[in-house]
Amino acid sequence: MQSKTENKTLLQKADNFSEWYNEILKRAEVLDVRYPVKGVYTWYPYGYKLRNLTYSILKALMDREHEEVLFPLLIPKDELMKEKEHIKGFEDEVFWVTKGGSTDLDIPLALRPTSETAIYPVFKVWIRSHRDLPIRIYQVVNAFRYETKHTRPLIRLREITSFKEAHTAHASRADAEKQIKTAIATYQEFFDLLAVPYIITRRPNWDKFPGAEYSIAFDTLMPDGKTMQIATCHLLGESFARTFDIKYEDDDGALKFVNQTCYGISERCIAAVIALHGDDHGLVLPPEVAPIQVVIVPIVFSSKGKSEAVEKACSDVYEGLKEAGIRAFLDDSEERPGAKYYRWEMKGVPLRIEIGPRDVSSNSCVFVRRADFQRMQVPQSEVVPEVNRAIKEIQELIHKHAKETFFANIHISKAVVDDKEGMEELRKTAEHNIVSLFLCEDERCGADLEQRIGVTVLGVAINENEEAGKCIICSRKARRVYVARAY
Ligand code: P5A
Ligand code: ZN
Repeated sequence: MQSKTENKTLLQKADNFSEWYNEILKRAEVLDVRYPVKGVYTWYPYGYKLRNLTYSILKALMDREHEEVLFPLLIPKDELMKEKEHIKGFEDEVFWVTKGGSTDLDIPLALRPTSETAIYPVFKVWIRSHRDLPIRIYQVVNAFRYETKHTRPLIRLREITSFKEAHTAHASRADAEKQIKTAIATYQEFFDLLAVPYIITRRPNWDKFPGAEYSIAFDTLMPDGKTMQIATCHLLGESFARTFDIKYEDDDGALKFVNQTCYGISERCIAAVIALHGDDHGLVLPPEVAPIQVVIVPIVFSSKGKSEAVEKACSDVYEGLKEAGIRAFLDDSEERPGAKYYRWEMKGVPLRIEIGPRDVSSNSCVFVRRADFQRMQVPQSEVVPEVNRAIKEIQELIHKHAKETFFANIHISKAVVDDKEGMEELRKTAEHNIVSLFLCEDERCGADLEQRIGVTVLGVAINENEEAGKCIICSRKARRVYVARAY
């Protein structure tokens, strides 16, 4: 699926991230952005393979203690409107289906923006006694949000194509809180496998999920210095249970409301993989999710014609890798080796194996790592173990590199509001970094800070030592929060 006019100039990530990002989606054939509906895009086959590998990891993690389900896309208006806080948060983002053919529907139907109001009326009939609890389910579906902020492929979509949402119900609040902890740990495992670094914070009260008691969010840092929320876990408590009347009979016969949680991840996780690891040559995929982990390129010079010995060596190596369960591809097309390098570098294949006439005579081959272009000579007899080793090393290398960049961009600020210079310095730092500072829980202080230096308050970090200080705005008692410009 090569485009007709291939522009072979390098991409420039550092200069203009946004342009780099759009260009790489096209050139690496991840997502086609030409669909004529705003915020709605088409997966290319290669992009969809990347998506499916990523989601098979996520699903395997979820399958450890959840069951997969599939709920309807359409939600009746009266159900969607029931939970007052929830609908307040979502009403401006809902797409409505109001007609069947030319007939007005009695009850308008919403396209799910998320599925609480589709799932919880069913929980009401599924849950009878404490023996039915806990319930832990998840689904991977499309969801629709009429986003009014600037839409971006994989990042801010009107049709989220890969919305993984989990919903749980428990007998007690303690159980629900325990579930939140497990969900966080599972998401940590997931993003570690994607080599995507993150901070985990408790969102301020004014920014929690509509209807939740509190929300915990994962944020990563994009190359343009803005953070992107890549996952959230919400403690819902009894609020939805009261609205949807979800009760269970306790072992002493008393009827009690269940305690709930929900948590979700979208294809933003793939946007993060692309944005954080890619470079001026294209994608750099972690081997865990790379559709092709190893590409084999025969080095044949047209002047000398085809070499049977090279062809045989390549196909032997290819068969060996395939047999070992490695996702390998033998590029025996007619193109020049240089053109092949370009294509597979663009597509982020973690490891290239080159075999030419000279390698054949020495029974060896050359490994080239995509992440740092390091070259290495390997005996053909050792290819399988050496590939396995290289894959592991590349995965670690990519992760290490991403973490170094991430943590180098977290700054601590000691500025206070009356110190003009300090505030100006803070404003500048926050343009491209995550900044840690003291802020109290008063929404007005948050709004004041957001307005002064153009940042979003991400929240108090969980799993970090609590440190008390004075609010940067009002000097009252405060906790450390992270702030940044956010997507
Ligand atoms: C949790 C799952 C929820 O919807 N209900 C079920 C809860 N939470 S959320 O924070 O609103 O969304 C979960 C994650 O989805 C991503 N996301 C998006 N991705 C792409 N385009 C969008 N328009 C979009 N909106 C949300 C975010 O990563 C968010 O954390
Ligand atoms: Zn304050």
